[in-house]
Amino acid sequence: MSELKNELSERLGCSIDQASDSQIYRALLQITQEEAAKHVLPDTGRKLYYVSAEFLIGKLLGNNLINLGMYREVKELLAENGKSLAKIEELEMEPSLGNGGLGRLAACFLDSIATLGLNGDGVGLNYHFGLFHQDLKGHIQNVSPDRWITDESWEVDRKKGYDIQMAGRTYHSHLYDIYVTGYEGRTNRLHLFDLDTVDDSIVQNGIDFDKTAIDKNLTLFLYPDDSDDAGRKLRIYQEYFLSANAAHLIIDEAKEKGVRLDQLDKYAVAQINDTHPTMLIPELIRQLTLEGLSFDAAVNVVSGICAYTNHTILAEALEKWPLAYLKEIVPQLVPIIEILDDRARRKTDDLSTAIIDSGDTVHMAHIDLHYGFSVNGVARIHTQILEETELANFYRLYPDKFNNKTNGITFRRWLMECNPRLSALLDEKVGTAWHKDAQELEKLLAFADDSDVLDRLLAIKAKNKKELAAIIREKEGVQLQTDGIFDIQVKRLHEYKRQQMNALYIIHKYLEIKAGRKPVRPLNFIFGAKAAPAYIIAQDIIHLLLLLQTIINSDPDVNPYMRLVFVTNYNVTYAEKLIPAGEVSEQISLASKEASGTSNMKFMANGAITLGTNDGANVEIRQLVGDDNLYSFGIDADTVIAHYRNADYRARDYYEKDPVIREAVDFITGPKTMAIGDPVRLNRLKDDMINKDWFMALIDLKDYIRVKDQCFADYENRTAWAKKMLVNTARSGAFSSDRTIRQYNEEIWKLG
Ligand code: 26Q
Repeated sequence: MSELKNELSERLGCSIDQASDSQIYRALLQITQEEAAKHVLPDTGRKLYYVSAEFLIGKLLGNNLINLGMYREVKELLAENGKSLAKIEELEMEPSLGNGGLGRLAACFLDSIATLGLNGDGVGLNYHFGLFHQDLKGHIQNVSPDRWITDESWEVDRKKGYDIQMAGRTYHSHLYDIYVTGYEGRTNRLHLFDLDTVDDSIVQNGIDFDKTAIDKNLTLFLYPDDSDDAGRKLRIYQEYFLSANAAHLIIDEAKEKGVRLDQLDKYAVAQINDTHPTMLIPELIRQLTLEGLSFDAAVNVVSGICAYTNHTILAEALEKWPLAYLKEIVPQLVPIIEILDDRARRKTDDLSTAIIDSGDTVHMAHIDLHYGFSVNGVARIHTQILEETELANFYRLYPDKFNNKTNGITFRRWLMECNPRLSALLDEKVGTAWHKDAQELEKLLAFADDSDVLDRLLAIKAKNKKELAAIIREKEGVQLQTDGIFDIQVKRLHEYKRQQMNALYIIHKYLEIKAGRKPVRPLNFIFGAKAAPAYIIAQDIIHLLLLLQTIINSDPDVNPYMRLVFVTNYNVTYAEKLIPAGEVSEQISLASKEASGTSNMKFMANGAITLGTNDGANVEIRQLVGDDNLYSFGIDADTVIAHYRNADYRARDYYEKDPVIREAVDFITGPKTMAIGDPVRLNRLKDDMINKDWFMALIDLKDYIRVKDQCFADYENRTAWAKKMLVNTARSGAFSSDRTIRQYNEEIWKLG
C-alpha cells in the first residue's frame, strides 16, 4: 500500500487529499503506462498484425488498472484520502475510434491477444475526431465533432513514420502507440498512424470540412458513412494510408528480426478486418517487389500472410471502388490489381468472382478472397450464409479457406469492470478463475435452485437499475420506474436492426393502455443509437422514437405504466452503465442480416434475457441456454433469403390485412405525432414502411408482439426469472473473446 502511496504523492508533489482529481488522473496515467511498459515482451516468432480502420477501445484507465492488478489498491488508497476513483475515471475522454461492433470487436481482441500472451499488435489510424458526438435537441439527432486527443491522452510518440505516396504527392506519416495491457498478461501495442499536417481548425458547422484538402483532413475524422463522392475518395486515401503504413511496419519489423523477406509469411500474419484494409495485399506485393522479390514470390508470400474477416452480407456495405478513383489516388497499385485480376480470371470462367468487373469497378473483397489464405465469418449462421449464398462462388473455388470464428467479448471490461456487484457474487460462488477462463462460469449452474443466490442476483440487478436510472435522470431528464422492467435496445441505428419494429410495439402498447388494457408492471423502453448523418430513414426513425418519448412520458394516462428514453450519445462508456442494468436484451434484426452481434453477448453475461430473432450469434445463445431461457420469434434466415430471391414480400398486404399492424403504422402520421413532429419525416417513414419495408418489420411484428408480451408476463414469476438470469450468465463463457482468439490462433495465425 505505502509504495503506491509514496509514488503517487511524489508525482503529485503534494499529499493525495490535497491534489485535484485531474492531477491524480494524470499521475495514474503515468504510473499505469510505466507499469504497462514493463510487460512489453520481445517480438519473437511469428507476429500477428490486426489491421483495422477502427478500434473502439473505450476509456483505458479503469481497464488498465484492472488488467495490471492495481484497481482495488488504487481505489482503496484514494478512498482513504477522500477521493473517488469512479469520479477520476470520468475525467478521461473516451477514444471513440470506431462506429460500432466491428471496432469494438477489434478492441476486445487486443485485450484477449495480450491476455493470452500472444505476440500481436493492432494497426490503425489516429483519427483526431472519433465518431461524432450526438445530441437530441428538437427531436432530431444533431452532430458535432468529438475531440478526444488532449495532452492527457494515452498516446506515446514513437517519433517515426514512413513516406506514403498518394495522387503524386508524398505524405510522411507519424506513428503513435497506445499500450494494450492484458489481464495478468503481456502488454502489446496499438499502432495508430497520423499525419502532422492535419488541421483540426478546418472543421466547421458541426462536422463539415473541406473534403479535398488531403494534407489537412486525412486522419481528421473516423468515417461514419460513404455518402458523397468527395467523401468516398477521402475514404480511399484513408484506407491506403492505413494499408501502406501497415505494410511498411510489417517489413520493417521483419528486417529488424533479420528475416529473409521471401520467408516473411513465417514471421508475420495480418488479419484484415473487413475490406477496409484490403489494399494491404497489393501494397505488400508492391513493397516486396521493391525489396527485390520477384512478382510471383511476392504474391506467394503475401498470400501466406493475409487473412480476411467478413462482417456483413449487406450488399451496400461491401466495398467497391471505381477503378478511375484508384488510378487517381493510388496509381502504383493499379497495375498490380490488374495482374491479380487477370490471374484470378484464369482460375475460373465464373465472371462473378472477378476483381475488376465489366463496369471497371474494383471489388475489394474479391482481392481478399483470391489472395488471402483464410476467410472467416463471425458467427456460425453468418459463415454458413457466406458459404451457401453470398460467397458461394468463392466457396466452390476455395472451400478450405472458409472458416467460422464466432465473435466474443472481453469479460474483464464487460463483466468485471462494468458490473462489480455481480462480479463479486461470482467470485464468491465460483472463484476467480473465470477472469481468465470464462467457461468457469458454468459452475454457477450448481446454484440454479439456491434461493439465496437467486435473490442476490435480483437484488444486484435492482441496484444496477437504480444506478442507471439516476444517470438517466441527470443526463436525459427522464425518470424511469425502477420497479418496472428495463427493456433495452442499444446499437447503431440501421433499418436491418429494426428499431422501427420496436417502435411499432411501443405504439401498440401505448394504444392498449389508452384502451384500458394496462400492463401489470411498468415498462421502461430504453434506446441508444447513432445514425450515419447521410442515412435519412435512420434519422426519421430517431425522430419517431424521440416523439414517442415526449408523447408517452408526458401523458398521465400512460406514464404510470410505461416510459421511454432515448439516451444521448450512446458510446462505450454509456454501454458500461446500460448493460449491467438490462433485463430484456432486444436483438431483433431481420434473420440473416446481423452477422453476429456482440451486445447480445454482453447483455447475456450480465444476466439479461435475450428477446431475439434467429440471427447471428443469437442462434448460438439459444442453443446454449435453451428455449426456457431466451425468447425467440420471427421468420428464419432461409425464409428471408427466399423472399428476396422471389421478390415476393409486400409490406402493404400486412398493413392492409391486419388491424393491429395498421393502427400502429397509422399512428406514425396521426395527430399526436404530427402536432409536435416533422410531417416530411413522418410521412416518409410511414410511406417507406408500407411500400418498401426492405427489412420486413411488418412480417415479424405480430410474432414479436406475442413473444414480447409473453416475456413480460413471465417476468412476474421472479424466481423463475432469476433462474433464467443465472443460466444466461453461467452459459455466457462460450462468448469470451479469449475463446475466439484461441481459435484464431489455432486455426489461422499459428503464432509461437
Ligand atoms: C465502409 C465504407 C465507407 C465508410 C464506412 C464503411 C463502414 C464502416 C464501418 C462499413 C462498415 C462498418 C462497420 C461494420 C460493423 O460494425 N459490422 C458489425 O461487426 C460486428 C463484429 O463482427 C458484428 O457483430 C455485427 O453483426 C456487424 O454488423
